[in-house]
Amino acid sequence: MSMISDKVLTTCPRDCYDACGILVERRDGKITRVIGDPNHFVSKGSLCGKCAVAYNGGFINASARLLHPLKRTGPKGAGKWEQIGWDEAIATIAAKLKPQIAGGRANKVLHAHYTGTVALLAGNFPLRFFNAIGATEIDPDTVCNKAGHAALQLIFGDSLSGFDPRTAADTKCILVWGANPSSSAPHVDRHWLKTNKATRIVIDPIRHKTAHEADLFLQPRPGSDASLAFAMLHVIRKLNLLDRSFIESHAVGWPSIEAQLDACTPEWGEAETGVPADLIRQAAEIYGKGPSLLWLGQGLQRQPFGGNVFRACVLLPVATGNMMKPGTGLLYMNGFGFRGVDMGWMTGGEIAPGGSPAISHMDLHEALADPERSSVFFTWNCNPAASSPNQNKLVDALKREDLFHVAIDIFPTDTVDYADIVLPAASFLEFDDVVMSYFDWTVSAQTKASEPLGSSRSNMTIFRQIAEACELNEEALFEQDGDMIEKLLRQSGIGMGFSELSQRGTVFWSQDIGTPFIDGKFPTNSGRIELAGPAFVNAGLPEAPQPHADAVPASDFWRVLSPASSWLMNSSYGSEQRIRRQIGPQTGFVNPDAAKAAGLTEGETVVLFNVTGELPMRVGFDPGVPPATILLHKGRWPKYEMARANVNVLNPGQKTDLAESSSVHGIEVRIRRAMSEAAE
Ligand SMILES: Nc1nc2c(c(=O)[nH]1)N[C@H]1C(S)=C(S)[C@@H](COP(=O)(O)OP(=O)(O)OC[C@H]3O[C@@H](n4cnc5c(=O)[nH]c(N)nc54)[C@H](O)[C@@H]3O)O[C@H]1N2
Ligand SMILES: Nc1nc2c(c(=O)[nH]1)N[C@H]1C(S)=C(S)[C@@H](COP(=O)(O)OP(=O)(O)OC[C@H]3O[C@@H](n4cnc5c(=O)[nH]c(N)nc54)[C@H](O)[C@@H]3O)O[C@H]1N2
Ligand code: SF4
Ligand SMILES: [Mo]
Repeated sequence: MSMISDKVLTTCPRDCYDACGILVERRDGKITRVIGDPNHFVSKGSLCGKCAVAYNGGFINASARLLHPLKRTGPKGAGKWEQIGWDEAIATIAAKLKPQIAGGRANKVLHAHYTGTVALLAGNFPLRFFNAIGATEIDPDTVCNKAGHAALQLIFGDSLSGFDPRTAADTKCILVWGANPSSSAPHVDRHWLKTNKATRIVIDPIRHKTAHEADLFLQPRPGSDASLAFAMLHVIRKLNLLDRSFIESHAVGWPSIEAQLDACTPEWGEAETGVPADLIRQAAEIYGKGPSLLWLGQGLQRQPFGGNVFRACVLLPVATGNMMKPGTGLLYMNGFGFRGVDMGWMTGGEIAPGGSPAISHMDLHEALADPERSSVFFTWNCNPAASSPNQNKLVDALKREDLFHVAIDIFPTDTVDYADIVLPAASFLEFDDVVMSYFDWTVSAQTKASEPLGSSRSNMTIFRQIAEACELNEEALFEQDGDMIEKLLRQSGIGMGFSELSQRGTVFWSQDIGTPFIDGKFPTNSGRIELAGPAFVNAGLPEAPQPHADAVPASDFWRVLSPASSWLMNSSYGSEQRIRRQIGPQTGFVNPDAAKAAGLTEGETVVLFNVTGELPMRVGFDPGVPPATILLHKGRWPKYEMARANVNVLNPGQKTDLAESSSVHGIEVRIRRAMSEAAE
């Protein structure tokens, strides 16, 4: 019997800076192996460890996947299901939706979604449906990076036009501030950052691998970065490294910042942040001389004053003129808009005149607990039962019998467990789509390599069917994938259609290296960079950024940082056996000296607690963690933990100073001996 072996090029659509090129090997149309594309400039033949496991494991293994629609038969959360057909599932959903839609705008239909896939269609097409019915969106960025976006939006009028990484050939300094590429962008770390001849500076409370390998590492206390930025500016001014002509031509509000600088000496900075004054001087001088690149991490702004932190950090490139020329600039995330994609069209914004209502993830548990505010709940591309704050209250709300919950996922997550109807989603290996990296200025094909497992369907197919069953008739709700893909490739101007792109895998959006804001035009009210002014006051912030540092935790209190784990992708892959073995029991890493001073021993189990919840954890030692801090990675599946909870059980959902966003790296807890309660 002859066997046909072939290969398909595709792209990883996880929420990851890397957007790796992938090679799928098949035999007789069946996937045999998923590896990194050897010819791809990012992946260079290797996937990260977690994706190598997951894409060769659960993603292609029917027993790990949701295969058919399910209807709940037991109490919510019990995981008791009856398999049903798609027709019945869609009809049941439509029957619940129709009365809501008939009543006008269906704003008691809530939906949460995020970046389970960042592919353009699977990540955005369903929004057309929710916009069409006027559903309430759980504002996706509020669980991740909204404070940073909102700050950059106020300052530059645009948060999505970061430097083109290819400009690094012309830089002398790369400052990575509050990001951990060794976990969250492993190929960028290895092939872009580490190989660059520029001086690499890392600023992070944790000495992670990227920090360890940097030329200069500054270790501020969490939430003290605005003070650090001001102390660096003090040095920059003293060394005459301010670019006054850049500031005068392009920025407004500088005087109210300069007026604060006298007091912000490096010694003051050391007292505020814990970073030695000399290191502040060194970092300021290297960065100030430039040309320098600034990478602002998403972890950096997940702090109670995250908006202020971003405003302060951004002063560096503006005050030193490290913008608008080769080898300079800053990057938070690179968006799709400048690559030509009409996001209004993609998301159906125009179908929702006046916009659809939105609420913050910080308020999700309250909105779901209240029958006046919510009667139907959709979750797609996200797993709030693992990843949103106030886990206990959220789970209680998800148990509400009169809340009709539809969960759409590839895997049986915690969120899925609380649903009334579960719809199995096809994985990225099973349909065509387009991916645009949020780091590199590229456009990539996600090419179908296999039929969907079981009867799973893509998000696009699912929402076309729901729209039809709800008897909606806007054309945009029924647009076919192939048409949308060709249209958005035309919009991008790359000069090729999907069949050519899928042969090539990834192409650069432009051959020339881009320089954001090169024309000196900023889409702000003043047309210039706004460092201070009334727009900030309107957004609830002080007129100018402040040299603020959060108070050090009171004695007995610890700050919990729960950033990305190398072995999990948010909560994705939390069910993979091999990954669960790899990460072991829930472990919080503490500084060995601080631990000993607190009487903690390595390997013992303690309980973290605060007013929001409590969580058992094993004590691990890591000298890279500063005192009064616990490093407890995000993304474990609550249902596999003895306490049926992960770190978000401790997360009170405090909103950042700007944009009602997550300040998850600002959690404080106390520690109690695991046995003490029982002994009392
Ligand atoms: N403590 C703590 N909590 C955090 C954070 C933190 O730093 N600390 N970080 C926050 C951040 S940054 C984020 S982005 C959130 C994200 O947190 P999660 O919502 O957990 O995000 P993901 O794991 O990326 O994806 C969620 C789900 O999308 C599913 N999915 C993937 N592809 C598809 C598809 O094509 N269709 C459908 N229907 N589903 C699909 C996956 O199987 C997965 O279950 O977590 C936040 N939570
Ligand atoms: N392996 C893996 N990769 C991922 C993800 C994942 O879960 N796993 N998640 C993806 C997603 S959704 C996102 S949003 C990105 C996030 O990726 P990053 O932007 O790297 O963000 P985080 O992992 O939350 O945190 C990065 C760093 O911020 C630091 N930090 C916390 N508080 C402060 C502070 O006050 N000051 C400073 N200077 N630093 C601080 C943390 O110590 C951590 O080292 O990663 C993406 N990539
Ligand atoms: S998650 Fe990131 S590092 Fe891993 S394969 Fe996907 S793009 Fe590459
Ligand atoms: Mo995120």
